[in-house]
Amino acid sequence: MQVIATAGHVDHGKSALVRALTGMEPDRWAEERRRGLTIDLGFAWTKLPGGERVAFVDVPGHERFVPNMLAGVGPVAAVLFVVAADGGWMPQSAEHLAAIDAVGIRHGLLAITRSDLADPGPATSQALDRISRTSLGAVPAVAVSAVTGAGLPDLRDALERLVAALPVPDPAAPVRLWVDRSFSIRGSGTVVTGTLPAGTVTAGQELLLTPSLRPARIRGLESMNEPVTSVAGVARVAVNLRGVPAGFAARGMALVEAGRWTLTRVLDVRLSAPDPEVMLPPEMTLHIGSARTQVRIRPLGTLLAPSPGGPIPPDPPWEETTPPSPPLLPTIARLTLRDPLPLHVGDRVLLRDPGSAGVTILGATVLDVDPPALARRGAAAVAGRELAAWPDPPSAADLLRRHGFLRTAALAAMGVPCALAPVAGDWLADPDRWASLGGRLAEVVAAHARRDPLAIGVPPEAARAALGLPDRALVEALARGIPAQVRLVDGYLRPPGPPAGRDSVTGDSASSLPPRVAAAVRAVLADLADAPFLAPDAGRLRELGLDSRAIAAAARAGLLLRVTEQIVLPPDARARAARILARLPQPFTTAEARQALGTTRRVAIPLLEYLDRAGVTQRLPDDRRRLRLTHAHGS
Ligand SMILES: Nc1nc2c(ncn2[C@@H]2O[C@H](COP(=O)(O)OP(=O)(O)O)[C@@H](O)[C@H]2O)c(=O)[nH]1
Ligand SMILES: [Mg+2]
Repeated sequence: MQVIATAGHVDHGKSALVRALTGMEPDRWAEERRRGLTIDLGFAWTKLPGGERVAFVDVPGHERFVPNMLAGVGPVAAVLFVVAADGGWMPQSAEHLAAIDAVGIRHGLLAITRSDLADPGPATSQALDRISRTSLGAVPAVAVSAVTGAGLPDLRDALERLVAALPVPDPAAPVRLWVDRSFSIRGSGTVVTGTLPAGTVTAGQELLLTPSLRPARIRGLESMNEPVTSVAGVARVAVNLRGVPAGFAARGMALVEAGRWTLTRVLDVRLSAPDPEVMLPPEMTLHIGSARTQVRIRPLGTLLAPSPGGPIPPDPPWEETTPPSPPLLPTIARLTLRDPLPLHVGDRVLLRDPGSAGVTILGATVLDVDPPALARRGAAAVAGRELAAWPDPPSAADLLRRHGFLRTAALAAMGVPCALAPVAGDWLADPDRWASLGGRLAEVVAAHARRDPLAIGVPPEAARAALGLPDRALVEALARGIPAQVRLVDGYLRPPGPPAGRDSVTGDSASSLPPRVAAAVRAVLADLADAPFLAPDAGRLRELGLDSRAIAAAARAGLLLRVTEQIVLPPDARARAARILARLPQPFTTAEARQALGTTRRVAIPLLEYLDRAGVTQRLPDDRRRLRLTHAHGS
């Protein structure tokens, strides 16, 4: 099926025409029927001669009810534009057309009604001329009379051709059903209705009701008064909801699929072809679907209007005589919404302001639904220039260039398809940004090591903050990509150090330590040359300036074996001890080991405990030890 909204000035015969086409009464309220005036949206449907079903959303034409009109037109793809032969083009003809143009509706049909009362010719040409200058373009026109029935068969044929030409939406598209009516049925609970533009709703499905994001399960479904288990857009649907108390749901809310929309209060938009005579008010009403909310408008970039004291546009070198007249309105703006709305990048929104100088209506395309804050001076101008160069609709590459990093789920919730693979976890990265970050990480790690050679390394969290990245996982992925410059050792990022197990203070292993520490380590090793297990005592270490940080750094560099905080031995002490202890009768006592190693109890006891932990020796219940087999015969 398809859904078509009416449009046109009050009393031009919209409701009468819908009644004539469908046999249904679009004016639902007693007050509407009593006054002969459509106040709120009406709904009616019929089968066209070819069997295709079409539903009409009949809108009010009176200027007081334009917000209701916009709620009906918001979610539809096609309009039946009505102008009375005896009325001609009128203010709400113009306002409705401006709204249709702003929303960007591209399919339509012109019905010249009440053609039994006047020659339809003048009204037809007048209306076609105006309509042709909008998103509707050239539309077919049919003169009809709801009273005599003249022209109705032609109109049905024209509707059939219109419906056949409408795009068939994707049944797998994300569901966003704007609520245009909500009521309670005794025994069934809350029912909401709306125009489903795309996607599929199914009984039993759980959706979220915006803006509260209250979960609502579909208990039952109807389309055009018939129960269905599943319905794909385009369709009029009535949804019976479980989990929504009576009186909770209202027009302007939407039923959305979880994770497929971004509920946002701030968005960046491109205003479409603003009228150069119109100044942009600081606040307007934003309409999308059946929703409306107040928005504050912040132009991004400078206003180019030649105002006294304002910025003077530079002389364009290519234009000697008449400089091009600068646009009065910025085309890029940041909107701050009073109420959050579920949006996609690429959505069309309408901005309306019934101000003193008449009604201003603008269309806008959503460029970003989660825009970065404009903190720094000049950030607004930079953002304005960047976004002005974006295509409609923007691509994943555009959004990634702006954001640097986005989670796959966030981009999906923006409605932007993406073929890129994540760089780490579920993080997508701008390829250029990612490529440059490896070098910056290497620099951060190298600079840290230069500043503080004794430090254990850069914690990934510190590197994350230094590079302004949103997640530590990105730092680790970067480090893995540059193994020649950064190593992740024991949870710290370090420049590549000496190979493990070095046993001499020579070459570049010492050069990674400050000269003072390297000299002290050389002195310790000299002390240990003849008695490798007679570790220097605390006094000697203090005299050499080897505090626990320096010892830790030397141990990391592979220059010392650190048995405890205060006991250091040559780096090969473990293997040498194993060789010596292997020559003892097994098992051996602590005293025998101390003697064989040529050391004191101060060193022997922690060293043996260290060897136990390292799996070199095994401590027996009687406190004696023996070498573990693999070590007894190995090195
Ligand atoms: N003579 C004549 N009257 C019509 C025709 N269509 C509508 N009307 C009358 O025009 C008035 C306004 O019609 P209505 O459908 O309520 O206009 P709407 O405000 O555009 O919905 C009503 O009194 C209708 O009976 C028509 O084709 N011929
Ligand atoms: Mg009406």
